[in-house]
Amino acid sequence: MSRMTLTQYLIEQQRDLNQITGNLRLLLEVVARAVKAISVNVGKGAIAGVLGEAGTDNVQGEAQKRLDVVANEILLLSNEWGGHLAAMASEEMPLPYAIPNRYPRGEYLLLFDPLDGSSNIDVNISVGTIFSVLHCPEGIEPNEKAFLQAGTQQLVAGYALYGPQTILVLTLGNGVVSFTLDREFGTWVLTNPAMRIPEETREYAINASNSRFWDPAIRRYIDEVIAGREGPRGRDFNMRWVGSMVGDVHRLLTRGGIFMYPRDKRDPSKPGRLRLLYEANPMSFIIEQAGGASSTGHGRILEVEPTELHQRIPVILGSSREVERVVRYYTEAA
Ligand code: P6P
Repeated sequence: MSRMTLTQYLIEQQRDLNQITGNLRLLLEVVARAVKAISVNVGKGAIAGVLGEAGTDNVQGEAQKRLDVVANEILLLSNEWGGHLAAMASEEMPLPYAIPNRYPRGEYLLLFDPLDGSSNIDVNISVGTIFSVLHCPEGIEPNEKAFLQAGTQQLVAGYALYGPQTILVLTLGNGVVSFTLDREFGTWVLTNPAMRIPEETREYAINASNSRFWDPAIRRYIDEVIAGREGPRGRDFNMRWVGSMVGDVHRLLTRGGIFMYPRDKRDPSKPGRLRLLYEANPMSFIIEQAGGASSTGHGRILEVEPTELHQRIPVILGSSREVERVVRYYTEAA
């Protein structure tokens, strides 16, 4: 029995369900083609000469990897000519990239972290691409201000995971689907038509080396899960930390879990490590569409009103029962 391809899925979402417009379908086909090209570069690594540092820093002051730059370029060049976008914003660019005058401008804004998990690239651990689609407000220049929309305004969110398989996970606002890249034909094949996160979990993901900087609510939650069956939770837990948000999120989407990169006291100017607009918001949209929850500890991430393109945000997301417990601990601590 032949499996459904991404193209057929998107045609049905547009024609039969009226869930997306023709231009949004074009955008998704273009992004899916771009992440195939990124997957090829990631897969070649040293052979393609794309490992190591690029010798430049991004707006976050982080050393860019060659593959960060390559992936960013692939997404820009793939999307600029199609007429579906007004502008693009990326972790790797200080300011938005407005569609050049030589091309028609469209109604959508595309945001992305072109290669999430850069620290893992040179050691051959899974990395990914995260993207989000917003509507460009009418009648304003597609500058930074146009991108400052709450996560509830997202039309589409998705990620690609470059692991043992290359997987594309998407939400159009009506559930979460995943596709696996069939490298032989270069096609995306539907492999999960309805991803759901289990409400309960025994698996948590956090970078425990930061524990001395955490809020009391996080320390309480982690102390309890480490105490296991002898502690207040009365059962043992397991820990995983990939170092690529895409890898951790895909695991918890697949078998449950809670992922936390909370606010910590290391640098009060940085309320967390992860960026709101092109990491936390797209992942939160996907997680909520799969029946999970996503919070700053004090409120829904998707309801945060952005003030800056590259602002950071604390992230606690995954199996709803565990996220609710952490939020309760924040409330009790207050
Ligand atoms: P740490 C990767 O750089 C990233 O932005 C996320 O993908 C990942 O979850 C996190 O940072 C890892 O941070 O502090 O453990 O290196």
